Amino acid sequence: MKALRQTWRWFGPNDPVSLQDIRQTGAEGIVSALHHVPHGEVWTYEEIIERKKLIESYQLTWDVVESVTIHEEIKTRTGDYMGWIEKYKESLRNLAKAGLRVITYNFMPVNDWTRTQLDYLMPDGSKALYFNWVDLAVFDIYILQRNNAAASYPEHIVTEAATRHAGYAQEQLDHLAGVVMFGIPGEQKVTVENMREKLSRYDHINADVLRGNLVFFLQQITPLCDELGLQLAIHPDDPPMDILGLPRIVKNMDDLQFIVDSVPNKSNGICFCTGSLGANPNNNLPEMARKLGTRIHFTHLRNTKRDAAGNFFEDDHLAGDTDMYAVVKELLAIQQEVPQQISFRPDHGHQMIDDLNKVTNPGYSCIGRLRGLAEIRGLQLGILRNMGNQ
Ligand code: DNO
Repeated sequence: MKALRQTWRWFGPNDPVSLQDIRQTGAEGIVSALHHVPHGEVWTYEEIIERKKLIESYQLTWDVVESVTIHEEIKTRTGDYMGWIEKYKESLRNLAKAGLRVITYNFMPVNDWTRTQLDYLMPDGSKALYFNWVDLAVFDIYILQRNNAAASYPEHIVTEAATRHAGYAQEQLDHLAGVVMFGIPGEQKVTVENMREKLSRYDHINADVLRGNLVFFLQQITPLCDELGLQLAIHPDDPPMDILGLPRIVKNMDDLQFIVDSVPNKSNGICFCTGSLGANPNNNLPEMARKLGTRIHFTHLRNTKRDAAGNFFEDDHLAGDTDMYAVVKELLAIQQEVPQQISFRPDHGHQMIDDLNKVTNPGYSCIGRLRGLAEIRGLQLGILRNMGNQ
């Protein structure tokens, strides 16, 4: 019985969690990216090899690239999008030449993952990431001041947002803006003005247009990926709903099915992120994993807990709304069908114990993820033993 590979996201040399620390977590491999390269620019072979050697000098392997970010002009199919696609291909060639195989990316317009609070207090004193619709509406209507923003929310949210906004001091509003636009550690920070400008480029882009742009992009790069033996893994939208008036097209089974069916090339696959997909109550994750099968090229294991209003916090890896046992069981069944090891990483974790007094990357402190990895490792071992009847 083959196990899933246990990996760990490392943001590079500036990550407060070092490669030496990661070895002690029991992770076998690393998920990393050249975050300092501006979005869209070529990742040179030299830089890739340097990062790879650094990882290997700690007896770890660089198993997954997350992410090679897609330039906004590719998503909107405007400006020099063909030039950006050529640069993307160049990066893919360099990654393949360096021996990398799995490439994660996402097609979220403007903002990567979005939360409204990074230190949501759990009953045990640890801190979690949180998404709240009223706070998002405060950001959208009063800070971003997006045209017609209020029309995107049910009336009661708009009313609550007005009250909450009136009670927030300027400092709290600035803090909220920083949280919503937090982005990826080590990458360029976005300001409210940048965001307004970026949003305006989507004025005429609805979900169908964006879907067409994704398919076009995949048609351009998958033949090359097939040839190079690369496996692409599109990350779902997080949260899996339309936000800030932007279309989101990677949020449920229909979306994922459309992506794999529209571009049948074998390199075209999914990053099955249980945390992102799990925030939508209509997503049945074990069933989705079974349906996607060997199209799953990489997985993020994380759990969320929703309330009746659709707000959610990130729960412990084995708690929350997603049946992690059932998901891991499906993934292990898929693993038995493919020759390459499918990597998973414990995605996010609570800020807890000593990490509460440290500066950590939100969601990516050491001890919370260490807990998640250890729990999933045990879960996997138990399932594997059971599958092998020993
Ligand atoms: C957040 C992450 C995402 C993810 C990218 C993949 O913690 O899961 O930022 O890395 O969206 O492209």
